[in-house]
Amino acid sequence: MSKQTTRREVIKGGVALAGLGALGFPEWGLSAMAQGETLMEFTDLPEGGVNRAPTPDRRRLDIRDIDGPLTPADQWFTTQHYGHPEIDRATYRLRVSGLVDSPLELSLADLRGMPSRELVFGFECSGNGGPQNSLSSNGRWTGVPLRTVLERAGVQARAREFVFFGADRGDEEVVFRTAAPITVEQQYGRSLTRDLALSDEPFLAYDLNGEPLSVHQGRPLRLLMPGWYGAPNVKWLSEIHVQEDQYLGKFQTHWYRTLKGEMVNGEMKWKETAITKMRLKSFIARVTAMGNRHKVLGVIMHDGTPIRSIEVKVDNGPWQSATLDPSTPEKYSWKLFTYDWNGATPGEHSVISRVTDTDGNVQPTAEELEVKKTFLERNAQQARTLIIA
Ligand SMILES: Nc1nc2c(c(=O)[nH]1)N[C@H]1C(S)=C(S)[C@@H](COP(=O)(O)O)O[C@H]1N2
Ligand SMILES: [Mo]
Repeated sequence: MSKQTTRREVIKGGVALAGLGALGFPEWGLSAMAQGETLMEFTDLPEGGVNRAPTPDRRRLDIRDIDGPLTPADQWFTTQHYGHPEIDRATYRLRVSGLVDSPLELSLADLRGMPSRELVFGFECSGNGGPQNSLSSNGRWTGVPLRTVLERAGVQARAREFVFFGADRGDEEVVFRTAAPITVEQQYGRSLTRDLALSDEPFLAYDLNGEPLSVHQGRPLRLLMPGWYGAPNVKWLSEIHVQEDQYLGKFQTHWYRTLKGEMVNGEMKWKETAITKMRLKSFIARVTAMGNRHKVLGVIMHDGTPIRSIEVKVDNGPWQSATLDPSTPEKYSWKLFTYDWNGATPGEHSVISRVTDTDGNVQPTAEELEVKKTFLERNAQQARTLIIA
C-alpha cells in the first residue's frame, strides 16, 4: 500500500489528523496547525472580518480555520436564492416524471437501499472571490449515481433534457409585462443534457461527511455535478422531470452566465457562456509562523483535471514550487497546498499563488481576466498582504 493510500484510509476511518505524525508524515506539512504555530494577520481583509452579515441561512467558511481535508458540516458554506425549505423526511418522495417508462416516487429508504457510492467533492459558488474566498468548501458525500435512478425509471428515446427542481420557491417577475408587472412563484431549477445526465458523473447525495445532510446543504437529497461550480448542485431535490424541450428557467439561462471578450481574426468577439466546470484557481488561506519560520497554506479549486504544478511567489521574487498536501488526492476534492517561506524579513509582504493543470491550463493573472466583464468565475491569481514584525 502506498503512503498516500494509507493516509486516505486513515482519514476515511476518521482518525484525528494530529495522530498522523506517528505514521511518518511531517506535522509541518499538514493542513492542521501544529502546537506553537500562530496565525499571521492579513492586511487585506475588509473591516469586520469574514462573517460580515451572517444570517440563519447564509454561512461563509473562514478559510483561515481549515484544519484538514474535509470541511466540517457546521462550517460548510451555504448560499441559495430563496432560503431554506423544511422537508419532512418521513413523507419525502423524489419524483421522477416526464419521458420515462415508469414514473417514480422514491422515499429516502428507497434511495438508501440502492447501491451507495462515496464522492469527495469540493466546490465554490461561481460568485466566490478574494480576498476571503469564503464561498468554498470540501466534503465527502454519500449517495447514489443519478444514472442508477434514471435506469430504474427507464429513460425514453425522445428524452433530451433533464430538469432538477428544488423544493424551494420564490416569486419571480415575469419579463415583458412592464405595463402590468406580475410575479409567478417558481421553484429553483437547473437542467442537464441527456449525455451529461446519463454519464457516470452526476450524483444524488444524502450524507455529508458521514452524517445526513443538514438543511443548509439540501436535506434530504441534493444533486452534485463533480468538478462544476455550485449552481447546478440543486439542494432539496424534489423532482427530476425528463423532457424533450430545452429548459429555459431563470437560474439555467439568465443567471450563471459569463460574458468574456475573445479576439477572433483580429476582431473582438463577445462570448456568453454557461457556468459549468470550475475554472482552475488557487488562493491563499493563511500564513502562519512557528518561531521565525513561516508557512503558507492554500487551496486549489479545479474541475478534476490533474494538477501539474502549484507555485508561490513572495513580493517580486521568483515563482517557487509549493507542495500538494497528500491528504486530498481524490479527483474532485479541493487540493490543499503548503509552502515553506524561508527567511521572511520584517515589513509588509505580498504572497501570491499560481496553479497549472496537466492540460496546460494556467491560472490567469488579473490583467488577463480583464476581458471578462461579468462578475462570476473569478479565478485570477490573488495576492494576499501581511506584515512580518
Ligand atoms: N434548491 C436550490 N439549490 C441550490 C441553490 C438554490 O438557490 N436552490 N443555489 C445554488 C448555488 S448558487 C450554490 S453556490 C450552491 C451552494 O451550496 P451549499 O449551500 O451547499 O454550499 O447551491 C446551489 N443549489
Ligand atoms: Mo452560487
